[in-house]
Amino acid sequence: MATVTPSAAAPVAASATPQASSGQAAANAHPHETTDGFHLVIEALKLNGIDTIFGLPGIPITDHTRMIQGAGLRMISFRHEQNAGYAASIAGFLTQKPGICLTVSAPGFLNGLTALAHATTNCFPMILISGSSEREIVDLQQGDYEEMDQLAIAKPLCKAAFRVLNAEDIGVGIARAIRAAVSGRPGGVYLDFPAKLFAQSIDAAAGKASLIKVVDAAPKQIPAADAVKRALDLLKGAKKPLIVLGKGAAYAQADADIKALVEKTGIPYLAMSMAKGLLPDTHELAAGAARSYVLPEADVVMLIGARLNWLLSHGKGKTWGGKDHKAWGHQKFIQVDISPQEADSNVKIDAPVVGDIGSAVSALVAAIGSSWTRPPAEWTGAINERKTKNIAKMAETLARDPSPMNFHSALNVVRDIIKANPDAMLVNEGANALDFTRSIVDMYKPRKRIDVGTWGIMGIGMGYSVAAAVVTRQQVIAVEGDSAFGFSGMEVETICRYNLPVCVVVMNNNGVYKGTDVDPTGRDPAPTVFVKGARYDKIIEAFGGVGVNATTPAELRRAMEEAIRSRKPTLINAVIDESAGTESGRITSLNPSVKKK
Ligand code: ADP
Ligand code: TPW
Ligand code: MG
Repeated sequence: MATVTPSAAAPVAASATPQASSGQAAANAHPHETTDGFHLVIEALKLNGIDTIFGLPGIPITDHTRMIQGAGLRMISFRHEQNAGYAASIAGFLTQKPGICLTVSAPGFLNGLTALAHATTNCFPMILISGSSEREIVDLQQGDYEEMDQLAIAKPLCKAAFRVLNAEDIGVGIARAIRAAVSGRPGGVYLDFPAKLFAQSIDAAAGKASLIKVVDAAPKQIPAADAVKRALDLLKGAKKPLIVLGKGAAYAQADADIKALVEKTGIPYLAMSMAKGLLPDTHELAAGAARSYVLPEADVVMLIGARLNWLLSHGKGKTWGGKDHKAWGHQKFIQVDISPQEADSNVKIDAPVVGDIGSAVSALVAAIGSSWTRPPAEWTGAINERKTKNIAKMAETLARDPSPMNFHSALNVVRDIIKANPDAMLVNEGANALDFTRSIVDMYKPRKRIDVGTWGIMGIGMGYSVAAAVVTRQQVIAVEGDSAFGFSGMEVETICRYNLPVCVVVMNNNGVYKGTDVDPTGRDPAPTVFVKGARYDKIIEAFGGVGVNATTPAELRRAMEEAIRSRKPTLINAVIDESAGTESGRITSLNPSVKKK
C-alpha cells in the first residue's frame, strides 16, 4: 500500500503501548508512552496559539481533520481548497498570526497554492500545509496516488517552503514556518508533510520536548534615528504634503500612532482600499474624495505600508502630474516599510524609513514633538474645496432612484447600513461592484474592509466571508459582482453549515462588467454575459439560508437590515441595470482591447 491511511487514533496526545522486550520487563513496569505525527502537529500549532484551521479532508489528512476538531481547535471545512486558502490568508491579515490551510496532496495542494501565492503577493502571513505522497515513489516518478513534487512547485510562489520527514522534526518545521510567515514582510509559507509522517510513532516525552513555542515571532524592527530625522526634515519643508496609508499600515495594528501622526501633523491622507477606516473616511483630513487633485499636486508624499505598484500608477505618469504616462511628477517620497528592498522599486525614494510600522510611526510621532507647523492653509483649503464639491456631486447621484437599480442607488443602501453598523466586516469583489463600493461606502474602523488586494483577484469573496465571521465574530457583509460571486459561490453551503452571520449581496448586472454584450455571429452568448435574470438568492435556499430577490433600494435595505438583525446566512440578489457598468470598472486603461485615449 503506497499511502498510509491510519485508523482513527485516540483524540488525546499519547497512547500507551506495553514495552516490547520481555527481558526488561522488571525495569519497565510502567507502560511506554508514545505519540505520533498527527498529534505532534496539533500540539505544535496549539502551543503557538493557533486555534483555527481552514481546509478540506481526504487522503492523507482525513483523520487529522477529525483529530484537530477533537483536540478543541476549530476545523473549518470548505468545498474547495482555494477558498480555504483565501480564508487562511485573510485570517493572517486580521490576526497577525499565520492563517493555516490544510489540504490533501497534488490536486488539493494545487487548489490551495493560488491562495498561498496570493498571500505572498499581499504580504499576509499564511501557512499551507499539504499532505504529500510517498517520497520514494514520487522521486522515482513511479506513479504514486496523487504523485507530485509539491515542495519544488511551491517554492517559487511563497516566502519559504519546508518538508518534514521525521516526527521529531515537526516542532522545528512548524516553528520555522511560523517565523517565516510573520517576521519581516509577512507572506505565505508551504509545509510539506508526507503521509508517512502522520503515522510515525515516537516516544511521547521526546515528542513533547521537541516542540518549540516560538519566542518573538515578528520581532520589532526599530528604524534608525537618522532615517527618522531625514524623513521628518523632508516633511517639514513640504508645502503640499500627503500621507498614503496602505494595507501594511492596517496589518500593523498601530492604529493609535497612525491617528496621532495624521492629526499632530495635520497632513491630508489617502487610504488605499484595505486601509480605509484606519481613520474614519469622514475624517477632516481624509483626501480620498480629492484623489485626482492631491496626487499630481503633492510635493512630498509619505507612504506608510503602501507599495508604489500599479495601484498607485508606479509613482509616476499623468496620475502624479508627469507629462506623459512614464514621466515622473515632481514629488519627493518618504517610504515607511519593513522591507529594505522596497524603496526605489519604481521611482526614487528620498527618505526610506525601514522598520515595522508600529515602531516607525511611534518614532515619527515622538520626534515631531509639539512644535510642528501644520501644512499651509492654501493646500488644505484647496483640498477641502474639491472634496466638498465632489461629495456634493456624489450625494446628488446617490439620491437618485432609477428603475432598474444601478450601482449607486444600491450602494447608497450599503453605505447607510455600514454607517449604522461600523463594526461589520465588508468583503468586496467584482469590477464595477468593487470600484463603486470602494468609493461610495465609507469605512469607520480599521481592518473592516477586505477585498481583491494587490492582484485584483476574483474568488476571495466567500472564503474571506467565512474567515471574517469566524475570526472576528462580527456581522459580515459581502458585496459581490455576479461574476465575482461565481468563483466561490458554492461556499454559501459552508456559510450555512457553520451558521455564520454573513449577508451576501450579489450585484447582479447579468455579467462581467455589464450584461449587454452579444455574440456578433449570433450563435452563442457573448463571453461576458450570464443567464439573464438569474436568481442567485435561490442558491442559499438550497442549504437552509435566507434568499431575497431585491429590485428596489427599499427591498435591499429591508433585506439587509433583517439579515443583520437575525444574523442568519442571507443572500440578496440585487437586480442591477445590466447596462450600468463600464469595461474593467475603473481600470479600463489597462485593457489592451480597449482603445486608449
Ligand atoms: P496597498 O495595496 O494597500 O497599497 P501594499 O500591499 O502594496 O499595500 O503594501 C503593503 C506594504 O506594507 C508592503 O510593502 C509590506 O512590506 C509592508 N508591511 C507589511 N506589514 C508591515 C509592518 N508590520 N511594518 C512595516 N511594513 C509592513
Ligand atoms: C481569478 C478578471 C476582473 S473583474 C471580473 C473578472 C472576471 C468580473 C467582473 O464582473 P462582476 O462585476 O464581478 O460581475 P461587475 O460589477 O463589473 O459586473 N479571474 C481572476 N481574477 C480576475 N481579476 C479576473 C479573472 C476579472
Ligand atoms: Mg457583473
